[in-house]
Parts: sequence; C-alpha cells; structure tokens
Amino acid sequence: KTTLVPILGDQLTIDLAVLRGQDPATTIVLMMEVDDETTYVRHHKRKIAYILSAMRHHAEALRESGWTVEYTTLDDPDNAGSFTGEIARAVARHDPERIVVTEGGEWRVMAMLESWETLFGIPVTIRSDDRFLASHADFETWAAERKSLTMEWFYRQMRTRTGLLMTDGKPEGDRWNFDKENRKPAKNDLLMPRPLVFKPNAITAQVLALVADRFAEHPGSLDGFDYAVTAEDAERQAANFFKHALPQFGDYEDAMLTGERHLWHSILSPYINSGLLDPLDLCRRAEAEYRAGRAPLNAVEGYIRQIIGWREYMRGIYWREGPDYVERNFLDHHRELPGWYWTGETDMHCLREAIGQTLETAHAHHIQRLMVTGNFALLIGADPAKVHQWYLEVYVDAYEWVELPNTLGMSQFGDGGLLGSKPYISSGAYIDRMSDYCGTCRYKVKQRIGPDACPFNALYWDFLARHEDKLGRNTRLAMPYRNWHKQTEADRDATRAQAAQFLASLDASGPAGY
Ligand code: FAD
Ligand code: DLZ
Ligand code: SF4
Repeated sequence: KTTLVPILGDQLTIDLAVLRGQDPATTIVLMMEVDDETTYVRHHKRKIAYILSAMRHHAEALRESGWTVEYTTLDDPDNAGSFTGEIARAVARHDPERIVVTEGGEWRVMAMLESWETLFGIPVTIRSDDRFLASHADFETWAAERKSLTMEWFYRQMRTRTGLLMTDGKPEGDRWNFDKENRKPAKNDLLMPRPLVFKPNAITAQVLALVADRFAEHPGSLDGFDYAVTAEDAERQAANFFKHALPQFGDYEDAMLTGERHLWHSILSPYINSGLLDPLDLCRRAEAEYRAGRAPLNAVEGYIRQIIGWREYMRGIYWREGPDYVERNFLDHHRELPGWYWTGETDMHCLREAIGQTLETAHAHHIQRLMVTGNFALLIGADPAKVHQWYLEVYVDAYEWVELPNTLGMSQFGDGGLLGSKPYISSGAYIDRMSDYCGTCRYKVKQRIGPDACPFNALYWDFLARHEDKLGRNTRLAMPYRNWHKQTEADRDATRAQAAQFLASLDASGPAGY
C-alpha cells in the first residue's frame, strides 16, 4: 500500500520532514500546479513563473534523489484546478493507505488539508514545518508569558536558543542589537555589489510562455526573468551575498538610491520562503563570516535578527492572531489604493521608483516597502485589507504567513500596535535623508503647502490630526503631537486643506487597478 505525500509550492526543500523515514518504494510524491493557487489573488506574473519553474526543477531534483514524483502541470487537460481536486484524482489512481503532508503556510490552505481525512476517508497526518525554528507551541509559550509581544524579547530568546552570536551566554559585543549603527544613507558607488543573474533554461522558458499566455491580465512583467529556480543556483546567490554584500549590509540596510534595486540586500527571501535555502544555515554562515573577520558585527547581527527575529516572529503572530486577523482595521481606513500602484505612473519619484521596480522584478527592499509604498498607503488612509492584497500579489516572496503581519500589522497599524509601538509614518524628510529620490522629484521635499509641495508632508500632519483620538496618548508620538499643536491654527488649517485637496485629487484619479 502506498503513502501519498503532497508537496506544496512553498515546500521545495529536498529533505523536507515529511519525506524523512518514508520508503521511496511505497511513497508517491505529488506536486500540483493548480488554478486555485495561481489565481486566489492576481499574483505578479514573475512570482507565478518563479514558483512554477522552481516546482518543476524541484520535481526533477526529487526524482534524481530516488523519489517517485507525480506532477500535474497547469495546462494538463485533466487538471482539477485545486489541491483538493488533485488529491482526489491521486487517491482514485493509487488508493493510498494514508496521506502525509507538511502544514500549509496560510489559514486557507490549512483548512483544505484538514478537510482531507473526512473527505477521502483515509488517515491524513499533517506534520509541523520544522524549517522554522519556533513551532506554534514554542511561540504560544513565549507569548503567554508576556503582556507585550515586543519582537526584541523574542529575538533574544532565539539567539540564546540557537547560540548564534553568543559567547558564554552573553551576546557578542555585549549588546543584542546594533540597529542604531545601521541607518546610513548610501552614495552611488561603482563598486556596489551586484546579485547574480540566472538565464532561463528550457524548463523556465516553457513556464514563461505558459504564464505569459494564461496570466496576461495579472500585474507585472516577465521581461528579463533572472531568478534562481534551483537550490544550487539559490546557493550561488547566497555565496555571492556573503562575499560581496554582507559586510555593508548593516550600514546601508535602510538606504534607498535611484535605479539601485538591490543595494546591499541579500535578495534571498524568495528562496528561503519556498524552501530552496535553509534560514538557520544562512545565519550560521553569516556568523562564520563575522568570526573569520570578514564581516562586522553590526552587519551580521542585523542580518541574523531579520531572520531568526523578524521572520520567525511574524509567523508566530500570523498563526497566533487567527484567520480573522486580516479583517482588523484599527484606524478605520477605507480608501482604495490609487490605480497607479499597478502601473507606477506617478510623478512622486520615490513611489515611481519603488512601484516601478516592483512591477518589473517582483521585489523591493524593506525600506521601500515600509517607508515608501507602505507609508504612503497608511497616510492616505488606504483600506489595510486592500493594501495586504496588493503586497500579496506583487512580491515574489509573498506568502500570507509573512506578508500579512508585515503589511496589515507592521506597516498599516491595522492591529492597533501589536507589532510596533507606533505607526511607521514619516513626512518627506525621512525619505530625503535615506535616499537620493527627492533631488530629482517634481515636488519640493521641504515645502508643505502649494502646488509643488511634497505630498508626504501635509499628509503626515493630517494623519496625526485625523487620528488624535486614537494616537494622541501614544508616548512615542508625544513629540510630533507637541509640534503639531505648537503651529498656528492658520498653519494647521492650511496643512489640512492641502492634504484634503491632495486626497480629493487621488479619489478623482480613477478606479483602483484591480
Ligand atoms: P534582506 O534585507 O537581505 O534581509 C534578510 C532576510 O531577512 C530576508 O531575506 C528575509 O528572509 C528576512 N526578513 C527581513 N525583514 C523581514 C521581515 N520584516 N519579515 C520577515 N522576514 C524578514 N518579507 C517576505 O519574505 N515576504 C513578504 O511577503 C513580505 N512582505 C512585506 C510587506 C511589507 C509591507 C513590509 C514592510 C515588509 C515585508 N517583508 C516581506 C519583509 C522584507 O521587506 C523582505 O523580507 C525583504 O525585503 C526581502 O528582501 P531580501 O531577501 O533582500 O532581504
Ligand atoms: C503561490 C503559489 C502559486 C502561485 N501557485 C502554486 C501552485 O500552482 N501549486 C502549489 O503547490 N503552490 C502554489 N503556490 C504556493 C501555495 O499557494 C502555497 O503552498 C500556499 O501559499 C500556502 O502554503
Ligand atoms: Fe517622494 Fe516627496 Fe521626495 Fe518627491 S519630494 S521623492 S514625493 S518624498
């Protein structure tokens, strides 16, 4: 009797826990390209192409390791269109004794997996995903013991548990966090590190044609597709990052530059999230770079914190907060995102850069996501569920468990401050300090009023004024509120009128792009 092992599109790890201990002679691995997954939001074309090509390559790698893999392509005329439909067909073909599957990465998929036992009348084992360091139970235990779920405390526990950058039970350098040193603006530099590019092979070329044909209406471009689609190439990209970019990763973590899409970032998130790279292994290798004197502590600590801190913590929050987390809207925001979030056609230079590169590459780095597109959406009062949908669509690394808490929680303050003590908002001044965008923008970053004023400025103050009932007592906002109230009434009225005029022009600019 056979065991059926479905492997989903973000479970592309060669020694995935569900395969350990299985007998290749009696195990059928099932991989499924299905319409349900490719269309539950309008994913960026490049994201779909990356996932499908990585899945096809992974099926080959599993076969080479001795597994029997059955693979349904999207254009298979018998394709049932959903995970459950494809499992039903496989159950009919093989009459398996049991199904063993790794837990899914979102509530929607988990509900599907949980329905299978009743639906098919055979035992279904859902194994926890041990590619994460903290299990759901670990996170619950940690969270149950505290009043506030500050990430920093979680991170310290993860450092202690893994021993990463720890010496004799103490954090390396006697500090847990070197973030203060990681806020330098960058200058255009010919020696800037470059990520490797991977030319599409025959398998990827086939996928690109399929995606161009079937998903023409989805946002984004396929031109110049250069993502790695195998564990080996993802590994090459990782080695390139450690060698050339990690040493300055910390210094320039928050910097933004016109035309520079990657700066000193790793661009490894798609590979980590779909399973081609192992997060703990990457952290150990980053630590080794520090121990060998090839990368400074602020860079390596910063990199490790993003992975064993933020990444794990976001997952913990997603599963802890439940399936209705997506509906939270603390600030009662209901505006549509402007249609140009799907075209990049705006004369605000910072947004044009961030959205333009997103539509081209399906990637943008953290500060672009948080302080440009996220900041703007929050300041205009965009509906957090709509903002969430946009981020889930357009980023190659976006799966709900990581994207939702980052977007709705961290970026849009939709949960009222579960993840951060204040909303991530800024006027144009922050963007000007961290980038070279403003110098060539049609707007004047130092102006608040008038046709040439940077829209972020009036919107920032208007946001604070609009939400004083909810945010006015937030101690971390005491200074901006004091500054607001120090202004003359006439100045405040002019600022609010400027913001109102801008918002009215946005609303008049046409429907959202979906
Ligand atoms: P680097 O800057 O090189 O960072 C190293 C690694 O740390 C990343 O590869 C990633 O695995 C991890 N990491 C860093 N920050 C975070 C974070 N906040 N949460 C989780 N992991 C983190 N990341 C996703 O993986 N998927 C998403 O869908 C996603 N959506 C986001 C939405 C918003 C609104 C914001 C503000 C951030 C989002 N992030 C998301 C986090 C972060 O922007 C990306 O992980 C990062 O830009 C990926 O690029 P990189 O690999 O070059 O990262
Ligand atoms: C995101 C995605 C897409 C676009 N397509 C597929 C697919 O055709 N087959 C598949 O197995 N997985 C796909 N995925 C990833 C799944 O949606 C992912 O498994 C869930 O987001 C949750 O884990
Ligand atoms: Fe963005 Fe304002 Fe700077 Fe223009 S001036 S790039 S809109 S922050």
